[in-house]
Amino acid sequence: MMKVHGNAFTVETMRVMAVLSEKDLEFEFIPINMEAGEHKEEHFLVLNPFGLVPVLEDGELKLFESRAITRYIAYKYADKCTTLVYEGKPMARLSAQMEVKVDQETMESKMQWELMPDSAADAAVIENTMAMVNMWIEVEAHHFDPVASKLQWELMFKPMFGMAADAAVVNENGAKLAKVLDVYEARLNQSKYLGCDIFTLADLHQLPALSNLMGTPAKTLFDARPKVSAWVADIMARPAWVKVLALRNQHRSRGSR
Ligand SMILES: N[C@@H](CCC(=O)N[C@@H](CS)C(=O)NCC(=O)O)C(=O)O
Repeated sequence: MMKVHGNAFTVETMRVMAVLSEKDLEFEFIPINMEAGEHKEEHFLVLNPFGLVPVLEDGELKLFESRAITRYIAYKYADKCTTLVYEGKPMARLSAQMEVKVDQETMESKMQWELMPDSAADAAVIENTMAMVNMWIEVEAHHFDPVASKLQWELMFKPMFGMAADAAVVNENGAKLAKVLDVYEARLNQSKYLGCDIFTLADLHQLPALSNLMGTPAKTLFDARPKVSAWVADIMARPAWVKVLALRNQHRSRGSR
């Protein structure tokens, strides 16, 4: 069984849990006590020399970087449950044409599925869609996540630890987030989800930070944009995500932070 070493309160660990939940895969969760600095201890540094959670262990494979882990799982289990990635094969399979071949020597007939797109035009649509999904995956990592992280720290974690938010940092990053959300609003006017018309990793990667920010004053930035707020409501209601939040709450009630 796969093992996830992490902390259920970190967005990166929740991102990995989200993909496992969408794929309905069982995994063993190994909580890392970050307050005690366990992620900087020798036994953890063997798994991730940068001393950061999460880490996925799948047999011999040890992977860190949450988005590399989600991609690994999404591709390895591409055919299981929600697709999450947009690649040539599943689309091609949809347009598969069945061919019956008769072996002249044995007179045996064989049915064969052609795993080819119907036409060059179909192939181009697949390639372009894959490129768009990958672009929006990068947008989350480089435009959304840095400002979302600063806002979560100021508006969620600092108050949790009894510290006051820094108004200047909140204002600066609120303005930056507003710009990112304007881009999302325009994109969601053209496409049902960020990457394409189906839910993919480009949407899933945002869930942990989105869920956190929805419990802070930054929620108003999402609510002010109709397409963005409908998208947030849609993806946060996914049963797989609701399961991840329940799992996190179980850890909270066990006091394992
Ligand atoms: N890019 C990494 C970031 C991992 C990361 O920053 N994890 C945080 C979670 S709070 C961590 O382990 N922080 C501990 C530290 O900075 O020492 C990923 O996506 O997995």
